[in-house]
Amino acid sequence: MTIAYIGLGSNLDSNLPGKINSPKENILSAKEAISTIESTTILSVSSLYQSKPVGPQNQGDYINAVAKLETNLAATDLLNSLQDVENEHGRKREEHWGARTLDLDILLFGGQIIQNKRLTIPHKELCNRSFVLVPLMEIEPECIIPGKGKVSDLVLNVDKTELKVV
Ligand code: A4P
Ligand code: MG
Repeated sequence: MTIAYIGLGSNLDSNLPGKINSPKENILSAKEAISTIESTTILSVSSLYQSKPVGPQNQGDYINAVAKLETNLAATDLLNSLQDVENEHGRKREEHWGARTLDLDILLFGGQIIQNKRLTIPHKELCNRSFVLVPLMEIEPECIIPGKGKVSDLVLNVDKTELKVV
């Protein structure tokens, strides 16, 4: 069993069959979908946080959360399942750091450092982003980021002024 932390993000409505989901609804629906991934259990989920976009500014505010999972899957198999959930939520891959209906990133996978063609873990931007560090700190205040240090120290270095719980 491996403990993994997933970052969830959305800033676009998704037009699912028969229903338009807001970014907040996309995050809640993603949580349900993740709970059905084989050999994987959700242990906890943070509050939902709203923030201004990092990257291109011609897009709406984001809703973000972090989930703690227990999984028997290998990291790439978990990534495949998370990308299936993104696709089910109408995810289109257009602009890097552009607007998206659903983004599911593997932030941490056990204590592992992984660097291959498909995965960089810990996630490359984790330590720069208040919308990741604050929800991670909320659910795992003692969390250690391999190679980087304690979440409780790292969170002190990021700007939290634009971040609010919704
Ligand atoms: N990939 C590598 N490492 C990972 C990982 N740890 N977890 C690869 C998941 N995927 C990982 O991702 C492209 C490829 O990254 C995947 O195929 C996978 O093999 P993508 O989601 O298709 O595209 P992207 O947008 O180019 O990259 P990414 O990494 O999702 O972007 P970011 O860094 O997550 O930034 N502002 C706010 N306020 N809140 C946000 O959530 N998100 C972004 C997206 C920009 N600004 C934001 C937010
Ligand atoms: Mg992503």
